Amino acid sequence: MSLTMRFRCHWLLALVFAFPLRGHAQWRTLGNADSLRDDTPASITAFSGDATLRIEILSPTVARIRATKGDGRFAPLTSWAVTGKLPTTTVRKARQGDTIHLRTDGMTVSLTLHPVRLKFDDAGGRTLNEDAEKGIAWSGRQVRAWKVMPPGEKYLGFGEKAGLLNRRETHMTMWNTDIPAYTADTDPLYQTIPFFYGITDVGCYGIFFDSPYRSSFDMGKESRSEYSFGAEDGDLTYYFFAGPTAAQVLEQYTGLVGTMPLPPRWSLGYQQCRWSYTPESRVREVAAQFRALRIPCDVLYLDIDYMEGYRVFTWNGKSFPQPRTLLADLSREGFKTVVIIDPGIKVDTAYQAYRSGLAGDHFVRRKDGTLFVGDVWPGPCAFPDFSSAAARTWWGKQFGPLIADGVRGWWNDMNEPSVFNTLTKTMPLDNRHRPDWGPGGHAALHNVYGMQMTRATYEGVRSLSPDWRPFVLTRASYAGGERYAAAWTGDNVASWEHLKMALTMCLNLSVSGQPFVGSDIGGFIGYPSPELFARWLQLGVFTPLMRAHSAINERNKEPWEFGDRWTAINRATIELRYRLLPYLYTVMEQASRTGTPAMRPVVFTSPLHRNRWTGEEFFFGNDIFVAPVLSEAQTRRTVTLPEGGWYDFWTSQRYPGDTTITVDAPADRIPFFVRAGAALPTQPVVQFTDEASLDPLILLLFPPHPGGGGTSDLYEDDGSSFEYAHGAFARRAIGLRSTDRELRVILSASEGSYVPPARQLVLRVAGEARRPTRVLVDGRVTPERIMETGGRESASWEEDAKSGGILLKMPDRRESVTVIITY
Ligand code: MIG
Repeated sequence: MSLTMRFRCHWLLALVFAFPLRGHAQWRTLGNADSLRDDTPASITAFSGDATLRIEILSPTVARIRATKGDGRFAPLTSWAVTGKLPTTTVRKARQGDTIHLRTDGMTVSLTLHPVRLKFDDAGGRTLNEDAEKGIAWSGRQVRAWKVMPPGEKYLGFGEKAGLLNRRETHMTMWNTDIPAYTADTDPLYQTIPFFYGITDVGCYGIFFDSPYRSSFDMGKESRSEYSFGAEDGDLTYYFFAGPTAAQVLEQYTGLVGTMPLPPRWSLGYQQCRWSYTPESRVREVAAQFRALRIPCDVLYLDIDYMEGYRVFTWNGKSFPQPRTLLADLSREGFKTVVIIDPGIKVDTAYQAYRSGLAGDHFVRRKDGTLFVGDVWPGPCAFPDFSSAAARTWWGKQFGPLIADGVRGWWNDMNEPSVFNTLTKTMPLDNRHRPDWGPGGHAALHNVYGMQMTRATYEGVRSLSPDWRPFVLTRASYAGGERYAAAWTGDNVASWEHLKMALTMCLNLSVSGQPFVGSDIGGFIGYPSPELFARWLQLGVFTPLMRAHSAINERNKEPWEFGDRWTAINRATIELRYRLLPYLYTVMEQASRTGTPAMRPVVFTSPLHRNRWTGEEFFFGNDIFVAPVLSEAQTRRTVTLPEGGWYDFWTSQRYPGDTTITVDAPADRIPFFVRAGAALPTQPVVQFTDEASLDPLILLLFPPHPGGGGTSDLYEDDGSSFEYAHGAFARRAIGLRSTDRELRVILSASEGSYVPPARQLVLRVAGEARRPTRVLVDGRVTPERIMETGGRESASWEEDAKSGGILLKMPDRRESVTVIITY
């Protein structure tokens, strides 16, 4: 086809299929290389007609690929996600006929010149990924990359996606959307994380397609042998991660986009929300009920009705006449208060936020330069331009008065952004922003709007109260958004299907770099049966964000609303969460330091189980494996345990790894298993995280196979400040070794300068019916007390801390200590 004809075709097609049938567009594929340029020792650029492709090796296992069309020059490289600087690396370049190889110690990227195509091999020379025949292509402003899709390859990640864990044979769109009562097939949802893993029988790689435009991934829905990803506009920029394990891919990805900052410990307590607790007397009533019923709780939320006519940063004078007193009283009772913050600023010249935003020119404008106004809860609203640094600073300053009133957390909602009175339910794509760089149409900023709102919130709050770790919760976000906020999965429904979806979505988000996730426990829309609520709450113990919520117009759904039997069950479930808090905090610290999330699918973690794509069982940290009940009237649970040995937490029954078993799962019990060789740090039940010191620290010991060993961690710090970043933390390794007659517990000296409060230490040995004949601490017979020890059916963990185990003085943090328990 001649060029003119091609253009004519193009023009015709564009005319006929202008909008809805974009998929049928004509694609112009990257052709032969006309010339090459060696930009730096670690990069190379190929020119082909008016298209340009650049390969940059960023680290031994990370490469950046960019492609552009037009004048052959790339737009300045910008990213809302990428912040990290990777270690530079030595690259060996070699030409072999038509192909140029860029080799590191971790991978080889090969560029074929006729036509321009890419291939990625691992260090052993096995192909991880290669371009399909179509390679990279353009159609109008759209750009897309096609890849070979080998038969057994499966795909994991993509952020907030419902449905199955394996995304092969699906088509997904990235476009942040407010979509209440979504279903398993609804796509897109609220968040955009264009990052995924390709997992084959031999290895794993990752791709991060860093485009803020509307984008899509077709993982073999259109073709049996190729998959593709592309965007509506912009240069094509993607990062390739060579793994070779999924955990390494995630580490490489989070090395680029950053990890979650360590959350305040209180945000890992139980959180209670509803639309809305109002007026003030109702808030007090709910708080009092928690304490009266001895159901632990750390956080109460105020939804949109606390405001004056939905004006953010204000209080409704009628229903909340004395917020400062209210919040101080709640705080005395151990509650933190979190308020909802929507982006829409009511158009009202008497309203300070509107006046100052307008005066500073901080709002998004229409294409013609006039103020964009769209309806949300307050009626007509202006929208802060969170892509502009000046607007973010202005926004951040608005939090001063609420912080002074005692508000401790910020729930960012409606930030897709959701607009009620437009056909698209968001703002026009040609609205004008003023980003810190580049062109500013809403099309290029839509998917990062929510993330930039959380950034403005996080940074503003942090600078106003520098001694506290901010807690921000968001509905919309983009890759890297975990740097600013936790995320929940939006407006779900009280159904068993949604309980399953909550787990898949949390797992997908977790492996996509966002570890601080949870769903609305009990379902937002609709009313759960007592059993559904109880099972959802149990799953919530093992989601980092444990928050119950409810839509307006639903009957009350607090944990005590389902009858006495269920109140007791729900109380015990929340108590379990508080017992596990030292472990959970340790796991979240690991996530913030390394990117490895708390919730991990089997396929992510377990090399033996590359084919176990279950979204119904998961690891929670290194040492716990959870098999939640997700179906109605189920009282037994069949579970396939990963490799290693495992103990049923409830019965202390030990099982070999890699086996399928069935265990009891009565209504009050979520089946979960602890790794043989693990020491699980736990604490007595408290009513809120700061209620008392963690006295005693209770180490639940799960002996390894005789002759074997294992190591666990305990991480502690003050739980609320940034002092840990200056070394004020305490990390200890706890090693276990066992023989038939003996269990050794080796506590390492503590790393870091934090001095935990003085306390005692209780050691409890799972599955051990014998009473120790001797306990030696560093060779001396010194246990203060050997209490009736465990081994009984479930009871030992269930009872008070003082009811069983070996009670010791907590060893000095500077010393490494060995305890030998002999039977
Ligand atoms: O248009 O603030 O997802 O959690 O309770 C609905 C009211 C607005 C949507 C959030 C939901 C919240 C609700 N909000």
